[in-house]
Amino acid sequence: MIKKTFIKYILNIGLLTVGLSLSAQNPIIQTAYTADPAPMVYNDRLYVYTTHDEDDSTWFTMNDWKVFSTNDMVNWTDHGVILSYNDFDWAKRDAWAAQCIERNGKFFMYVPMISKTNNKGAIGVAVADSPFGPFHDPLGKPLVQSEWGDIDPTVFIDDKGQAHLYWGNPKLKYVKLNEDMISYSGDIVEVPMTEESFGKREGNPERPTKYEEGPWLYKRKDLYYLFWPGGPLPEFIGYSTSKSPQGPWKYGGIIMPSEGKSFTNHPGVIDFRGKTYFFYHNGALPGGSGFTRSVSVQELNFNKDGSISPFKMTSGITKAIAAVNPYAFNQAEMISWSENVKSYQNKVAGVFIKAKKNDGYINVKNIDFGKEGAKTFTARVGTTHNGNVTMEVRSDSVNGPLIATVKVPLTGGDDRFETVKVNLLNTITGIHNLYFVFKGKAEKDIMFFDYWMFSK
Ligand code: FUB
Repeated sequence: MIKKTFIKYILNIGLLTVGLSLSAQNPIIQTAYTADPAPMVYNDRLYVYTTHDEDDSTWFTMNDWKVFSTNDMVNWTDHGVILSYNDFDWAKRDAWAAQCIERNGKFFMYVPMISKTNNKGAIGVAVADSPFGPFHDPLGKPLVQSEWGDIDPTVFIDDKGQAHLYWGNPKLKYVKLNEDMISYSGDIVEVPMTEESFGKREGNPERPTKYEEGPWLYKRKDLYYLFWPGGPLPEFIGYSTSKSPQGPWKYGGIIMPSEGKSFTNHPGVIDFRGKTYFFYHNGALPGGSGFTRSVSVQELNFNKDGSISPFKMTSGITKAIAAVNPYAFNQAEMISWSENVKSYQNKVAGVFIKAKKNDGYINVKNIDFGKEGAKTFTARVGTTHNGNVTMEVRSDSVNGPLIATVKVPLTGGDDRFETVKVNLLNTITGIHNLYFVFKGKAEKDIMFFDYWMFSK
């Protein structure tokens, strides 16, 4: 009897694990290592700006920032690198946690970097006319530089139009930004690090409270929330609240305990189409660590009194809130889940993906083919391998019904693509998940893929 129950238990655990991995949506980006998520809503679309951990990093080797966006919460489009520390004449490295905000049709990206002139951290601002850039540095110098620890800016515009910029590790500071968003008024204010505001930490005089770094300012109803990674390491996420964006802050507790392979975490909270979403990072991708991190998202729920109960990292958001139109031009880098695929960018294709291994695949969720259905499929693809390189289009699962096979032409380089159109094996109607499965005998870099669409 005990044996039977034990076997049933093992089977259940097995099924649970399989179920989780099949429906996993977190981390939301699998084609690069990303961290420090900073969400922004613009024109009813959700953007997330991220930092970018270089592959195989063994330190915070970070050169640029990327942006991704979604309309449905399950498929994320990679818009590529939109800014680098090289875009600032005065900066020399460490493209760390940043945030972008829109004001009067302009996009302001607040970014920490190390300054060439004095080797210290500083926060710069870059401005663009679109969420994707191009961003430029209007000041030619840091916006703020106080002392060591000028990292992790968060920006918030309150109901009266006053913008606040908070930042700092180990100290927490803020300034009031002017309406131009590229200058500030008044002094830099150092927030008092009290037990009442940020909880008590034992045995570290330099850090008397749990606050560590990475603040995120957010407002819900009449209450301002400051979310922050707390210590000692590994970081957890804690929060504090206030009736004013300038404090005083009241410690609320730990909401996301430390978990997984990354010893840092970083909060980003945003409302989108009636729900609140909580972005964070962990080390959950293959090869993941404290220096090769990945951005994840899940819903954030509040108690009636505005407090937040602790929660764990989940496998993510599985229900799409909008459908994909297969008859529109769709980017290959719009991905719900992928394996053995990396994203790249060049002048010819913009952002595109490369299948790194045989059987690598991309999954796109919740595609509505309608009643009449699709009859042909078109893809812009290429390969450097002579021979049998194909892209299979399958529905519903990675081994699901084969809809079409694209024979990938030898184009000779990822700056050369061809558009291939094929008839579908069967008409496909209704709502389906799609899988693009990459097949080829080469050891690596099987093929590259820029965009796709179906026709009726
Ligand atoms: O990503 C580099 C640094 O690690 C960030 O600036 C911190 O918030 C931590 O996530």
